[in-house]
Amino acid sequence: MIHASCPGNATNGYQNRAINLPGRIEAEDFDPAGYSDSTSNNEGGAYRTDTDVDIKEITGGYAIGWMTVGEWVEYTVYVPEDGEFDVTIRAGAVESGRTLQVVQCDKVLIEAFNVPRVSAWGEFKTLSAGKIRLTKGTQVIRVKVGASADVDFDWMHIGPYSGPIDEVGAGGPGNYPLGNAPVKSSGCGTDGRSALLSGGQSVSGGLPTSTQLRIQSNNQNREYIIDIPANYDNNKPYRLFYTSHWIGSTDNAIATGDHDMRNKSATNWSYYGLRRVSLAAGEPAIFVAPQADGATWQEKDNRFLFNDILQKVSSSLCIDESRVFATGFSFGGMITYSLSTTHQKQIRAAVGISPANYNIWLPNPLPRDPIAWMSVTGMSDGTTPWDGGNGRGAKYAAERRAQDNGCTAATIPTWNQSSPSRHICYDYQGCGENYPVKVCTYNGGHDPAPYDGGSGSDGLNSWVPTESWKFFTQF
Ligand SMILES: [Ca+2]
Ligand SMILES: [Ca+2]
Ligand SMILES: [Ca+2]
Repeated sequence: MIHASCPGNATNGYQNRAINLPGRIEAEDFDPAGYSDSTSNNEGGAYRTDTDVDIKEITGGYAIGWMTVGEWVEYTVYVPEDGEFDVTIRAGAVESGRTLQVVQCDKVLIEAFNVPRVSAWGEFKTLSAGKIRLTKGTQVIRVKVGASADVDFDWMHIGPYSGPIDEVGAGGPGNYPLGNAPVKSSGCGTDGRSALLSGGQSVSGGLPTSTQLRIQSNNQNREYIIDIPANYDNNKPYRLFYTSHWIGSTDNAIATGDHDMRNKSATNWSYYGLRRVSLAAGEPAIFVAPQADGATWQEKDNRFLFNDILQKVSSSLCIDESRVFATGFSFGGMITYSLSTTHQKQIRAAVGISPANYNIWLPNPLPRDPIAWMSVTGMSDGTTPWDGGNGRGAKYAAERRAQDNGCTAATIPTWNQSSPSRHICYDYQGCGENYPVKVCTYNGGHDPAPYDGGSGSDGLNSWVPTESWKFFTQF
């Protein structure tokens, strides 16, 4: 029985009324005609007899039990004002991998999240499932079981919740918990790779896995290079790295690792060395190197290029939408910083190598949404100095990130002659666990791949790819 209309009607609610939000919704108080159950009759026999939904008696009340694949229940609620609401759910499953989803008239409000695992039926845990946006009025909220049975469901609280929380669920864009389950893109399970790559060019001096492509973005014909693992599996959600080039350079330079340095090669330093490190870790990833329209990334249109490439790649390939990362050197670090101020919901973490917070398009005022941020700067860098004064420089970008990420204010320790190594890194304390800020400084100038053995850059021995990889893979 599916309601034909949304928003809802209070008379469809349990006992002919809508449940007022914010507040707790008992699972067993579903709408009399708002459910889908796979068996006739109430198998538990408790609380309500005029329904097929299976209800059991538990300590202190009732819960829906025997919730099997695809079953759902609906609740007619009254939302007093438009707004964002926390959703807290008390549920339990004896087996792992059981999921629930929160839906409103076929619009997904919370993607499938894992139901807390319990040691026996009748036990429950409280899960912070995420946030939803609701509009004022009488609405219908549906809770739906995912691809595996069984789940027991006690209640759902919509609005501020002050009781104890046992687990954090899948979160949502901009607020995924550490170690969240991958969020598969729409390209997963499709053969979109061949369509994506058709008409592409191989990369001169680059790797056989890299392809140069064109894309229409903001009425411009733009270029980028994509690198897809040789053994690409369209059911595996890969990390995606968006790697931007420095001034006067090209996507080819990123894909071939072409910068003045020791141990220079595509194998060693393509995609800022992250490709080599990802393969060494046994965790191949997908890399994108966009091409600027001209020598630099100053135009604000470049944020649309990011959107368009991300849309194209995520609908063609299998990526983990909760693990999209950005990095770049110099002007590439500056566009990375720019993107980090506008794409907190798309980019999980960003690493600026010799970045700056000026000579680049930034929204004004800067949004204050948190995002994980790491930066790398040589203390004798005269091109993008650590502290250029007047709020200009990587130092100020890091301080701003620390503020937005809830970190404890600190004077950032930087490399100096008495430092134990040619580089040091500082992790801000007290940041939200999803929003760390890390600052690495070193004895050197304006280098994309500094290493501890000497001055300049080294494509194989630089500590930047390994520190960046560590930073990106903590999520
Ligand atoms: Ca039943
Ligand atoms: Ca059932
Ligand atoms: Ca209950």
